[in-house]
Amino acid sequence: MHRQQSKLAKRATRVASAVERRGIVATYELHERLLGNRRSRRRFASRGPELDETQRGLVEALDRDGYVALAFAELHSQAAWKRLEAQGAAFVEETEHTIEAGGQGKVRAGKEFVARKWSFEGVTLDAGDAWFSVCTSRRILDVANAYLRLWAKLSYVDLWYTAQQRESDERVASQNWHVDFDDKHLLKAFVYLTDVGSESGPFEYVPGSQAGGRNVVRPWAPMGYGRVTDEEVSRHVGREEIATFTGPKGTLILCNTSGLHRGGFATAGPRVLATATYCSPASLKALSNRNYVSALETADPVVRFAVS
Ligand SMILES: O=C(O)CCC(=O)C(=O)O
Repeated sequence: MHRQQSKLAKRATRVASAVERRGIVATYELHERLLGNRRSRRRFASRGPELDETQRGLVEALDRDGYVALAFAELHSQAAWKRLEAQGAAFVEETEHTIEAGGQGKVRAGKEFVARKWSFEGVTLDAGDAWFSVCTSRRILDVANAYLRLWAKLSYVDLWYTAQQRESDERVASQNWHVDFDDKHLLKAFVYLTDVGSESGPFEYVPGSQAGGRNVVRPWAPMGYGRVTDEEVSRHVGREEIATFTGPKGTLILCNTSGLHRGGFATAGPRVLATATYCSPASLKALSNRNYVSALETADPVVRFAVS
């Protein structure tokens, strides 16, 4: 009897998850085609950004390859870099202190190799925060909006400390090839706050594999699939085609992670970076949670839209 009930319960859970999944996908599609994204595209069409040459170059590269990498100081001021660097150093000190005391810091289940500054605790951020003020600056937001062809939402802002691992460890979670299935209109920013060599867990990407790109391995679908095996990746692309982002501290990577990517298998030492996610309104309605509350005081409608 008990066995039968638990079989029934399992079946009910499976059915409930399938129904819930269909509901989430339907909400995404509705907002992508009719509601949130349509309004957001209209706003972009009537009040699109005026880009300078650097920003235009970034959008062109993103359109072509799904990624672009440059020095942070090519897009932002030296003063902004100094503030971010100092924020990174304080985060490293705090995290290493926690680890030395036997703790892990703010980690997420299944991804314990990354200690986060804020994770999903709903921190309140304002212009006094170095990384948040970069993420909400028109310099980067205009690039995100121009690439996504809509007014984007800033959904995630954080600093990551990727802990050193043994070479003999298995790759887990985002250290394996995967695509982000929460939106196809995605732009992630990563700024290295430590030098990243080939053994420090560099971010890697298959150029053109973003939704709608020239090198799609499997068509993108909301909640469609995550991990893709090494075998499947190597059937589609040669090792030499993969972009591996080694680089000095201060390297900024912009990337549409609806394409194939992986990173963070750091065997030579910890890797530290600042990261942000720009997505479409559809994603935030259906599939993503914002990890902060904005206390930014601004009259700029583009920025207000991004943080609300
Ligand atoms: O840690 C990395 O380099 C990979 C990050 C990643 O997969 C993601 O942000 O979606």
